[in-house]
Parts: sequence; C-alpha cells; structure tokens
Amino acid sequence: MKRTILVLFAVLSLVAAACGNDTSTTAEQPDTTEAPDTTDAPDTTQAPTVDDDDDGPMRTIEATSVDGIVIDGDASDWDGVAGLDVTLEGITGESVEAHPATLKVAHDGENVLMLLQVEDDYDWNPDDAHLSAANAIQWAIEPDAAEHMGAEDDDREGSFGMVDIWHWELDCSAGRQSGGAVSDAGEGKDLGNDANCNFDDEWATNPTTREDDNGDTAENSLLGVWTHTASTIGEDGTWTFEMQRPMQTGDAQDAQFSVGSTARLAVAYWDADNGPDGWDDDEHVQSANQGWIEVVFS
Ligand SMILES: [Ca+2]
Ligand SMILES: [Ca+2]
Ligand SMILES: [Ca+2]
Ligand SMILES: [Ca+2]
Repeated sequence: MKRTILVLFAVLSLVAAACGNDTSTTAEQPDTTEAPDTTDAPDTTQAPTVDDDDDGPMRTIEATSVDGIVIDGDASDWDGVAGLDVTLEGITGESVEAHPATLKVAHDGENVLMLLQVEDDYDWNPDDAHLSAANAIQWAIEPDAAEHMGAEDDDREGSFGMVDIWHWELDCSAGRQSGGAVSDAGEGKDLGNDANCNFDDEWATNPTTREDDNGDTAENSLLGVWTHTASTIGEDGTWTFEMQRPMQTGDAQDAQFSVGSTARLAVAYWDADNGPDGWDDDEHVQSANQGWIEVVFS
C-alpha cells in the first residue's frame, strides 16, 4: 500500500515532464501571457529554486501563530485563519475528476497545524483503503528539492533533494486520532510507520526512492483526525483532514519549521470513486503540477 504514492508521484512526474518538455523544447512557443518575473526583486540569498516549470507566481500561505486549534476533525476552530483555495487536478492521461480544496497552515509555537479540506463525496471502507479517500502532504526538506518527490518533471530518476511526506490512508474511522503521536510503528516496521491507522511519516528523494522514516533519528510524531460532513456513503460534502506535528522533530527525514522561516508544500488526494475497485495508484489529484506552495511562518 505504501508503494502507491510512490507510483502516483512518479506518474505525476512523468506527466508533468511531458508537458514541461513539450513547452520548453518548442522554441516558437511564447513563454505564456504572464508577465515575466523580472520585475520581482532578487529571490533572496537562498539557493535558487528549481521551480522552472512556468507554473506562474508561487502561491503562498501565511502560517501565523494561532491559539485554540484542537486536532479533532472539527474545522470550526480554523474559521479565523486565512486559507488558500486550490483546484486539485488529475495528472495528464488520467481522466479523474478535479476537486476544489482549501489549505490552511498555522502554528502554536510548538506544533505546525494543518487543515486540508476537499470537496468530494463520502467514501470510507474500514477494510479496503482503496475504497476510502486518501491524501498526502509533501514538504521540501532540502531547499532545491523539486515538487515531484524531489525530482524534476523531466527526470524522475534524478533528484534535487529530499522531501518529507505525510501519507494518510484512512484505516481508522472518522473522529479517531491517527498517526505516530498515538501509535507505534508495529513490529519490524520502520519508525515512520503508523501501525494502527496508516498515517505514515515518510521521505523520498525521487519517485522511485520513498520509505517510511528510517534513519538514525527516525520518528513519527504526526497526529491527525479526519471527518466528513456526510454520513452516508456517496453523499456529497466536504472532507476535513486536520493534522499537527512538532515544528521541530529532530528527524533528518522531516521538514523542520520555525517562525521566520519559509517552507514548501504540495498536496495530493485520492478519490475512491475513480474505479470499481476504488482509486488506483496513478488515479489522484494533486497540486504539484502547479508548482510548490510557499508557507511563510510568522
Ligand atoms: Ca479542530
Ligand atoms: Ca468522489
Ligand atoms: Ca519523522
Ligand atoms: Ca518524514
């Protein structure tokens, strides 16, 4: 099951690669109707990004300090937090339904807090994760890591750096706490694994190299609770995936967050309605084809 996201992001990379190559190698293609970035100030003293996919201006989320957010699957405590609306799109070649989604990120000084809400009907099956929704949150660990699991669009065997992946298949029911904060890894499993609810803390350097956190400092301190506004299978509504993790984990296979720093984020979502057996590996929608989303902690 863990292999699924690998394949997904891999296919995503291939698809994006196809688009990117076509554009970049077509000399007569104008460079889009967007204004060039030359009016922007130099991009800071950080290493240059590899985000050269003509994705347009990078989208930004302001992650401010917020009190009173509880990871319980009830999103009402986020009402005062600004969100970023995105349209999660299928990868090229996959005729899957796009889904509107909203992302919010905040912190309480100790934990990074995250809310992902996706417009889709309710599908959950405790016995088959493919018949339930699933999602993944990806963060750049190394500054040049590209948005396709660390690789660039046109070379999925290469890598520009490691990414941190929070990969959540909904083995546990609505309202239940999931993740390594409330579960162990399971006998014989790497420490990033969540034996109970399958909210795993992973890393990747490209689409073919992805694991549960397994280094010398490996741990999984993710906490998540999901809910859906509907209670009947197939009923329209909104998924709420509410998550937190310490800003600093000490794990080299995690992104580390601090006030004043900027992080990079991408999201993926799997819809159980994609086929008679649920979603398949490459049947997902995601934000990475539109480039990284910048998260500014203040
Ligand atoms: Ca809440
Ligand atoms: Ca659906
Ligand atoms: Ca970790
Ligand atoms: Ca990780």
